[in-house]
Amino acid sequence: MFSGPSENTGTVDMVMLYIVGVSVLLLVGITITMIYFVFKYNRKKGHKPVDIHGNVWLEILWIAIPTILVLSMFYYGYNGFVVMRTIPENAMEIKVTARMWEWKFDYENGKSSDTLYVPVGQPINLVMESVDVNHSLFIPAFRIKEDVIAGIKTHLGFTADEAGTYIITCAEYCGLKHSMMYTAVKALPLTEFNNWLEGKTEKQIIDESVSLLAEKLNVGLLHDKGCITCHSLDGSIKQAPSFLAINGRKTVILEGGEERTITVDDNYLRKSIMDPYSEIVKGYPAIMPEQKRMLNEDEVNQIIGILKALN
Ligand SMILES: [Cu+2]
Repeated sequence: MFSGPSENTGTVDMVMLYIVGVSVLLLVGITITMIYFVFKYNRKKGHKPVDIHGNVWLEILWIAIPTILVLSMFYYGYNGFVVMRTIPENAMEIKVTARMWEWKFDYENGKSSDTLYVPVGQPINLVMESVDVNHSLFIPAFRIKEDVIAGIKTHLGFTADEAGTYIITCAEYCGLKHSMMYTAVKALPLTEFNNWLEGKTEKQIIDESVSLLAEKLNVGLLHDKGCITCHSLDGSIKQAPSFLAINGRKTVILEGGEERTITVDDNYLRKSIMDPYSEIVKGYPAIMPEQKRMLNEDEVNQIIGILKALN
């Protein structure tokens, strides 16, 4: 009955049910007794209320019962709290950084992610810090929550017992978009988690494939001639159009002040290299040095070949 995706889930749920249960029992018991007495000892039936003084047993009972009840609530609550606050020796440390308005999780091997990946069954120690305002990391399914503050490291421990995806949110009340700081804990079986941890991020994969491509194509020539100072190889825009997928691209050029749409081919590439000002791509400054006297025929052909292969 008291189980869930983490150890805390069961503990907190049990304490919650115990406290609510005791409260409901007292509420119902007292209310029923009160209504019963209203009818039974009604003045209209001739009853006259009498004060009771000095009943020792009654006084002991009404001090002892509530004290035991409240202390038992404290006992169960404290047990759950200790589980939550005790970080096991073998816990895996993950650094949590909160900022307006996102979470970042850093792993010991240098990997980082905006989703919290954890292996099932492994105790986790989140070491948390904010770079701006106060935040509060809340994982409802695990029943855990802790403030994340600038300049102070706070901790949160948990162990995910069941694989699955659980919501993480920011429970900080004050501020514009804390309520939109949603991300997730993904609890994975150990091997799957290790594959993820050792794997590469999407950006790393793209960066690597671009540099691999560059290597393959002997992009050295583009370096040597200074082309990539203004033309990127990865699609980003510097002072000039990117070389990525340039061959066959439809582009608007200005020719003597007139706009014209052309398709980039061998001829256009050659013309743009040798005589760049004759047809400038719309939206870019006319700053490219003429290559007429700087490249020989062989180099121009090589460059055109490289550009056409950058698709
Ligand atoms: Cu927040």
